[in-house]
Amino acid sequence: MKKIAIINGPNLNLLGKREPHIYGSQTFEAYFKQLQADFPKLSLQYFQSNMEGELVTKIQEVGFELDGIVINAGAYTHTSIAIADAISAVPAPVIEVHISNVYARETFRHHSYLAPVCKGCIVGLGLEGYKLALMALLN
Ligand code: CA2
Repeated sequence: MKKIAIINGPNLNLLGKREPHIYGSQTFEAYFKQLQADFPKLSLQYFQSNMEGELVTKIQEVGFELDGIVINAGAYTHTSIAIADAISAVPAPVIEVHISNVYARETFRHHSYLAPVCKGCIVGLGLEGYKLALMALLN
């Protein structure tokens, strides 16, 4: 059974509670239960943190053990060389997901430090992006 970690960064604990016009109205906890039901052949784990160092530590922790990582690093996507370095350092394939279409938003969201070190990126398809990322890692 493949083991995959989903890692969410800052403010994504507010999903389903604020700004539903941008991020939808479902909490990630509810969506995660749906993912577990949709992918019975995957062992999924979920981690969210608002702290950059905790995200780096989690990538190091799971990146040598598991078969893949799906990451939405939130705003750290656009700022964090430390998270990019952690992704580069681990053997697990990493897929970057963004719920909103970052290219249709402010220009500071157009650059990702993570994209060049990820296997692929899924942007702007809502929470469905996480499901598509899991499908990609499953194959
Ligand atoms: O579209 C995405 O998934 C983002 O990673 C979300 C980040 C943003 O900084 C990135 O540019 C794009 C922001 C996450 C904030 O999440 C919230 C969720 C609900 C309510 C308020 C914020």
